[in-house]
Amino acid sequence: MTASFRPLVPFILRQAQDERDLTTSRNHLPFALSLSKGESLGHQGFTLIELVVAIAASGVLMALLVSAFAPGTIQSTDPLFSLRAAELGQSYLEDILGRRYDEASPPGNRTRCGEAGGPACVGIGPDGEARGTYDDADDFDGLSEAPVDASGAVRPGYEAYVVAVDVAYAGGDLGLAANDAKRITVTVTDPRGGSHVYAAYKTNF
Ligand SMILES: [Ca+2]
Ligand SMILES: [Ca+2]
Repeated sequence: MTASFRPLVPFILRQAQDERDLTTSRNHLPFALSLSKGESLGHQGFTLIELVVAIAASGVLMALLVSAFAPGTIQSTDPLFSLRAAELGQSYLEDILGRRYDEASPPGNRTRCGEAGGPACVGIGPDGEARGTYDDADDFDGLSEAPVDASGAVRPGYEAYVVAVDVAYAGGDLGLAANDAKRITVTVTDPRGGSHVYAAYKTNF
């Protein structure tokens, strides 16, 4: 009788050992693997639905933050446009003011056109010259171009700007005869379409 039970003892012992191994291994499994055993999630983390809801809420919050800060990012470039427009306006005004008053004014403006004994003033506009050979202030009237440097080349970094020039008699603004002063107006349009206007007077002295 004893001999008939002997083969079962090692099996029972081995089975008991396997169960202890399984229990021990399960207790040391990583969290993710423990979930596969159907253990409760209530006290160990978030459910899948909770994670999906949290991700969706984060996406909405991020979209709101981006939309809130984006206008400020665009507006922060405005000072740069204004600064470059001012540089262009000043540069063009200095260039134009450095020319003689009228086509009939001799170099150095030593004689006034239109005065007694002097040549008659020619008037507003180019006198048959091309852009590169303008020699008096009103030759620039009606000009509209991408900003160029002294050599006539478009200024690097300013390709998207447009400079327009208007020259008109405006002696009355200064209490002079109308033909004794010209108002030079330089309008710079920046890449976003913003308009920057600068003006100066050149007198017939
Ligand atoms: Ca001229
Ligand atoms: Ca002229």
